[in-house]
Amino acid sequence: MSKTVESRTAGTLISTPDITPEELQLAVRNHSMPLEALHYPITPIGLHYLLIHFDIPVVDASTWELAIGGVVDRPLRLSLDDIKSRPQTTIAVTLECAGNGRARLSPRPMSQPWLSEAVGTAEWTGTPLGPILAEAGLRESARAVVFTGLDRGVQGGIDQLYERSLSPADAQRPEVMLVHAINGEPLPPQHGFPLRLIVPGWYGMTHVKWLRSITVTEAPFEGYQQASAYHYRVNDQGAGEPVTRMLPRALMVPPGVPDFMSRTRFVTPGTHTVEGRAWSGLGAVTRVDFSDDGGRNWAEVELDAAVSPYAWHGWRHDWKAEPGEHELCVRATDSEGNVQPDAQAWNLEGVQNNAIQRVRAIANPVEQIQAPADE
Ligand SMILES: Nc1nc2c(c(=O)[nH]1)N[C@H]1C(S)=C(S)[C@@H](COP(=O)(O)O)O[C@H]1N2
Ligand SMILES: [Mo]
Repeated sequence: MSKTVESRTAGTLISTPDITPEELQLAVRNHSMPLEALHYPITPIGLHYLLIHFDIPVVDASTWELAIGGVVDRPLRLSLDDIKSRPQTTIAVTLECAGNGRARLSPRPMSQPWLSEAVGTAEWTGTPLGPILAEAGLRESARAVVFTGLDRGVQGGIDQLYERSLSPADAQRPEVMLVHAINGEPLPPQHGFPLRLIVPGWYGMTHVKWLRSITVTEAPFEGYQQASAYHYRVNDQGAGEPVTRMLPRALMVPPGVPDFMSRTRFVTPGTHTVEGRAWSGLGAVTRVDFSDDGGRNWAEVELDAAVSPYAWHGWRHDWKAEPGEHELCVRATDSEGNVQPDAQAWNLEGVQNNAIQRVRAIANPVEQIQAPADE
């Protein structure tokens, strides 16, 4: 499936699994969050990761309306001003793409080739969905609440609008919101202008952008992004398990300075405070451990309170870098007893990959960078 090519970069001969032009096209359209942005409790908008299946719709907010219908007593049509005149809340939420880590699987499932940083935390402002559904009059017979985006495309051979559903119980959870602002700004086009869904704790695909309608149905929703995609399965026999909430994960800001191509870190020997973030959609993060020997020995780090009940925690650890080469690892455990695996088990779509992060670091006794003579 993936063939190995040799490439020469900056004087080193390395082997890399061949990446296809199609994956590269997706990767340049959809960027991840640079790991150094883990410094910010709230990710600056432009550094938040991005995933767009089809094209970014161009929306005229003055004529845009959200239609709420299906098996409800009172169908509604809400303008952006209607949404903004309802009770407003702002909440920090960590979002992670379900395919984060996919590019490290072998063979590599063909989709957006994320490494480890398809994540971000933003302060989302909007109105709770529950009262809107109550106003529309959700009937007893309701089985699914379907969220439809304005973006259309073909995936799996199926012409579709991007849509996902929630059970009526999940849709009515108090933290589920329709949001029109991110970090105090109107949603930019790429993050779902003018309105998107936020379902705290769930993987990214749930948070439908560019909402055009919400439809309550009596039958389970069988759309492509719900029934075919976003399932954990190891072969194509059977549907597999639907992907829902985020598994625990910790990431570090790689210490020191990077090598341009390999991202290997160079640090000075001595003590470094290594920092990062950790989150889980299944419970609270209760513990984060750090290792500098590839995961043989672990030390518990200092863990902060979460930025919000639905956002990541900060953590830090004083690492004493002995001269030589190190493999830095970090591992989160949550209140439900879930812990990150050392190695990634393979699955067909490359979803729910939460293996521990590994960063190669070389502690080099040379402390001063000599500026090139011609500068
Ligand atoms: N309408 C629509 N909503 C969408 C998507 C999309 O392609 N279209 N992508 C989903 C996926 S897979 C992810 S991971 C998140 C990414 O949200 P962000 O780009 O704001 O970070 O949006 C979700 N909502
Ligand atoms: Mo995603």
